Amino acid sequence: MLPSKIEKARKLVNRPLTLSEKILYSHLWDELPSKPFGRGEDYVNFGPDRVAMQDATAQMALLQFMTAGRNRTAVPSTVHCDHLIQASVGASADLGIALSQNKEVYDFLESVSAKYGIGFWKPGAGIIHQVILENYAFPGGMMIGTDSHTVNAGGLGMIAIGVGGADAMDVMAGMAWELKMPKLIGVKLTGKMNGWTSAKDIILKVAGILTVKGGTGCIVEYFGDGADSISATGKGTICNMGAEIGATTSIFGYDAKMSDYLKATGREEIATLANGIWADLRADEDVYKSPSTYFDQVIEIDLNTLEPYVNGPFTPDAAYPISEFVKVVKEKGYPQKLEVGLIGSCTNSSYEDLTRAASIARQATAKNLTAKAEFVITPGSELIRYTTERDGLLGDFEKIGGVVMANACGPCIGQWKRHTDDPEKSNSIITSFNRNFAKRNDGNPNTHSFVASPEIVTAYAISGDLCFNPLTDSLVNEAGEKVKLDEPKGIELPVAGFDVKDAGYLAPPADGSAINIVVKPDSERLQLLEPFGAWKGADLLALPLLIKAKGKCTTDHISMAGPWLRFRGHLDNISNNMLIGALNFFNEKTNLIKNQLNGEYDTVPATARAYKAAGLGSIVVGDENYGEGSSREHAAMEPRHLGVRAILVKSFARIHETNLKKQGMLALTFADKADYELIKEDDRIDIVGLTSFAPGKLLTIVLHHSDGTTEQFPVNHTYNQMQIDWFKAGGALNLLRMSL
Ligand code: MIC
Ligand code: SF4
Repeated sequence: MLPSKIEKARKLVNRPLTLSEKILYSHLWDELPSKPFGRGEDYVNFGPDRVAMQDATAQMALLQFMTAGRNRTAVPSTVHCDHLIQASVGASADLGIALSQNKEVYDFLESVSAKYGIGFWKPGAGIIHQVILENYAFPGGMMIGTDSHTVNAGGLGMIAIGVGGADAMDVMAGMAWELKMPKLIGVKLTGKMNGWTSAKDIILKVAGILTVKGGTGCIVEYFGDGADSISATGKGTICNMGAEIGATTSIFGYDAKMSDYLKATGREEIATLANGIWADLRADEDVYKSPSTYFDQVIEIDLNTLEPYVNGPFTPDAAYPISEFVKVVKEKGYPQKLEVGLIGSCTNSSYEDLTRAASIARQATAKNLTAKAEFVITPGSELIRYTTERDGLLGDFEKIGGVVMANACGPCIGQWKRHTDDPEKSNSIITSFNRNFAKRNDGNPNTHSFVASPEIVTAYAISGDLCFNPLTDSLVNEAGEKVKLDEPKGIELPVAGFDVKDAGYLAPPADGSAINIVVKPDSERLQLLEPFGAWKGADLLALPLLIKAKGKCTTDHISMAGPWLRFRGHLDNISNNMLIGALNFFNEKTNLIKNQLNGEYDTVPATARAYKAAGLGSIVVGDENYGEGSSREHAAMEPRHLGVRAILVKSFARIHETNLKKQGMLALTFADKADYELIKEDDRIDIVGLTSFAPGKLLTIVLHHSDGTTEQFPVNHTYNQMQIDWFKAGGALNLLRMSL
């Protein structure tokens, strides 16, 4: 089936194909078109093979799905309980607390899953992307997931894309999933990594080259002899962090490493099938020979000379080769003492990662060293935890003072009870995770969070010092002797095989129709959704400016995670975190904006509620790459719920822009970015041209300044006709309900 589809696509496009194109064209929802799709131009309908959701986004996705009127999901789907477990003292105590604190939400997710035929991975089973890689990802497939790091599955040659819950709902409801045909970036890897360098360093370097928005609208396809030398899980790490450069997804061609991993994780038949169509699961040879003919941009990295990297703080694209890092720490005055090193997460939890890190920990013990910083380990899945415990790796970490937390996101998403006496203290931590936005890990705006590979993090945790370079420097041990750490040694796949007692999976019953879903009306954690109102058919006039956000405004700024994760199923309650992390352009403060109705300064959510109560819509203005980061659609639903009508920015991150459209919001960009400067604190703003809202046609913004003057300028949008219909209906879900 796949080979014949690829053959037809090759005829249509009339040239050799990249791997990304092969998978995209073989997952078209409709028949092949009469001419090839324009990359970066045409919207395309796809039919993904699966859907995955994690607990913090699944609640909203499933609340929406419940209104779609289906008995079962149209494609295989799974829910993973990983984001709601707080890391505090250690795995078993923390899991016990999470089970009781989140009982209502877990029960809801479990019963909805059972009712609609969705596989349910219980709390403690592991982090969504690790579990997907171990169980469901397959070469040549296509999946979507309600989490930006769904892209992790590219490590097994799959096109896997992060989306908002409304997109997941469409696919589960048996509809097509729409995406603008991505552009393609080729990354050619030559040579072989050695010493301290690992797969993580490739993506840390790529992040430095492309920056947090360089991958927007693109699929990053890796190839070259260097690619084939990287383990499947190492490939997963690279694809995972492709989310940090805004890439739609990243992918590697099928190779022996993927085949080995499939076999080691009990999927020999898939490996055999894939081996049979090997050439179809890679780009055509000519693409590898002259990549610049086929990719929109090509980057080349020589793995022989690649150094370990340390990226941060506050943004994942501040990339420094380790040989320069010490200088940077000193010059920029980052806190030199390292307080905590954290390894694991969905990005770096493989057997190879943990063996490499454990080899450093073992040396430390042998050389009479213990970790000077706190050292925290979050395994990615129960399969990994069980196997690494059996093989003594977790013991190696514990011997130097490491604490093993539950198989869950934990500190990566701010679910971390950090043991500190001063929550505002300036300090440094280093993780093997992927994101390091301000406040993300522990809520402290002054925590300088750096990202590196697990083995580098382990070495830093042992030294407790950011100005230590493990490749060149020595440490002084308990006996006062100078000792040096040797380079890490890893084992790709467990020699004795993977093992697990209870993986934590609950299959849905064959018939779940009798299951009754209860949502208590007074629940503070779950709330059934009320449809949003439709567009009234006229231009939007005199909208007060809610906030003009300055600089980085990620989804962590728009809808913070950590303590707020508990309200992910309750739209009204979670709306109380709306934009509380965004910096107000006019006073450079967070969560303090002017209420135009009374001239007083108040929080963003309170001001938005005041406008809403007065029957006024409002407008949010933002900077570049607005909505960068996560897939959480709460960042779009909260403004919708609190009466914001439009988000006007210099540029958007892909998932967030789509989420806004789905919820019936206007996502607009300045035609001339300099017009951002024209917006004043007291402005009332008109959005003109909506009665003839059409694809490709500019809208107009009119500013009414408080001194009585007005200014106007054009704004762009990327709405196609269907998305305009969503806007008119007040949201995609309203349109779906109408069609039922
Ligand atoms: C993240 O890493 O930011 C998250 C938490 O996994 C999010 C999803 C969410 O906000 O629930 C993501 O990356 O999409
Ligand atoms: Fe969880 Fe962190 Fe991975 Fe997001 S990036 S899925 S929060 S471990």
